[in-house]
Amino acid sequence: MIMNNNAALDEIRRVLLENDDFVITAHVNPDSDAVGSCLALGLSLKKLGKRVNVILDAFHSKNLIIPGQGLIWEGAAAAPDVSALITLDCANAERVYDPFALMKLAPVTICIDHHLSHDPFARYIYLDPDASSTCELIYRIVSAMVEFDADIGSAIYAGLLTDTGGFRHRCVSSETLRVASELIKLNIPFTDIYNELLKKHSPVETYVMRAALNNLELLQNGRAALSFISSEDMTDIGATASDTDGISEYLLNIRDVEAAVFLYEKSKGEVKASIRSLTINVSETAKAFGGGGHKRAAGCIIRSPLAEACGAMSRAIISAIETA
Ligand SMILES: [Mn+2]
Repeated sequence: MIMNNNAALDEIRRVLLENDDFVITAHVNPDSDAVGSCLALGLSLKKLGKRVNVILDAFHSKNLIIPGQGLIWEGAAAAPDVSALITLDCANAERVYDPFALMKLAPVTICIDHHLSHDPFARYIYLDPDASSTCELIYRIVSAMVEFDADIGSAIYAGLLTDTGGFRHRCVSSETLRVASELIKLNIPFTDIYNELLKKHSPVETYVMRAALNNLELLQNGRAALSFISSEDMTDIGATASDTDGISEYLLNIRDVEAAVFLYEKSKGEVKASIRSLTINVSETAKAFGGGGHKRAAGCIIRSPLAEACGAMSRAIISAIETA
């Protein structure tokens, strides 16, 4: 199902040139690769004289640093004109943010993606699971068609940077760094993009982190870390679920910690656990509580009081480490 050869590249470029009214969308709860790839492709098609609207689900305000926000469709009542619908960074049809049911209405559907688990749903597909990000694929497709400027370059850089965890993860190839190098020649504000997308946190996120670190426990001689936040603390701080993002990864970065759990009490009797690991398969741990995920990152909902959920989760993690 690899559709990333030269014929596929030519075909995608031909379909982009043949159509005039594009709608570009991405997965629900879009990350910076989704927002960046939509806006980079949108700005590029605009340069080719196309009409473009980008339809995006609500996203974190840090992504406002990505140029091209003016392309985002604000009309809630009606759909924009569409001859071709492009879905970016979506592994399957269920993940597509499609409030106007354009997947059914659009005469042509195009999908550009880099998920290994991609389940094909569009007529024209460009898929490369070896690419770092959808933004890297947008660069590959469009750099031969349009002259890039700093705005397009910044939007592409946003996805390259964030999907690689700051050029850290194994998905980084020499091609990823070559593309980054080309983008830096466009005088993009790469320091600001890095700080905004990977470093900055809001005051509320910082208070949530303080509360979480106050509740930190190291288990098994420091091989596991567990922390939690109560619904009372969340209310006092004025925080929402997304303000807890990144806490489990922070715990995992404590030296010698192999597995980390962060529990967040959504409401009395409903606790969300997010589990991260460097060694053990935490998708199995999550599955035992009715959840799931990946080997190194998983989650579950535990329906019990917070203290009980913490106890159950620490026993599960300890036994997973002991039997590994
Ligand atoms: Mn991506």
